[in-house]
Amino acid sequence: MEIIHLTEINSTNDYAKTHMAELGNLTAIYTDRQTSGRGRLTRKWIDTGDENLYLTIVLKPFTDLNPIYPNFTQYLSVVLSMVLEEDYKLTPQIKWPNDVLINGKKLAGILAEGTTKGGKFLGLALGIGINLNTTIDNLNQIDKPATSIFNETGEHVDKDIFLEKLLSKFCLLYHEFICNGFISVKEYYESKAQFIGEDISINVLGDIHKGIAEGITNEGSLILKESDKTNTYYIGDIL
Ligand code: BT5
Repeated sequence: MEIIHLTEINSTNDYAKTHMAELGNLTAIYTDRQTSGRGRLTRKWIDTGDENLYLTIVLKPFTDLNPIYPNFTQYLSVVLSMVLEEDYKLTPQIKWPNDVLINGKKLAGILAEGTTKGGKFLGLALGIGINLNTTIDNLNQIDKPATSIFNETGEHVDKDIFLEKLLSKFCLLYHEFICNGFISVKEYYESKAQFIGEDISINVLGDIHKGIAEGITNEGSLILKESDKTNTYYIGDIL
């Protein structure tokens, strides 16, 4: 993987999208400070200091839009969870579709954005923000429950070592994921999806649906048993 390190940028996803044509497949861009980090829709990703990770991976595995593109965020949530579990002895949870939580609080958020030019697909910017060393004071400034590895373990996390572990794991499982899609990580994903079997509400583009989360399809969609029938949702947020 080629790695680009920036000291400050508005958003690593914006950087990747702007330079998509000249960036190669599997280029990782990370920055120490991110001044306008974005979440999904109009939401923001808060910069909580330069000891945390703001990273975008440029992916160009196919020359066209491909059905597995929506699963890249889930793939990255699995890769991160494995690193947290194996190397940091934490117990991660995945909140569909791709938030990574520890003890019910958000540790990382993921945002994938495709770039096209003149109708041609150029590549995917797969962005992730991970709170490595955020202190409790900064966590309390976030509008929803949030945590960091430091907050959970009391131990400082070396950003470079963490990045290396994350990118190594990403590459290790990548080929199988590209060949087989979400099913290659489905079992692990489900083992971390503590919402399965629970009564949940989801927001799908402003519509609220309530039901029991029955599981995840082979394509990564949520199966929700609502009062009258069972539906599957491929986008949305668990509330
Ligand atoms: C996400 O959106 O969680 C995707 C965040 C992706 C951020 C990365 S950083 C590198 C790359 N460059 C970018 O510009 N973005 C990507 P969403 O599911 O919409 O959640 C956003 C919500 O997460 C906010 O509304 C807050 O409630 C919460 N939040 C914001 N900053 C946070 C933080 N540092 N830690 C935990 N939660 C946070």
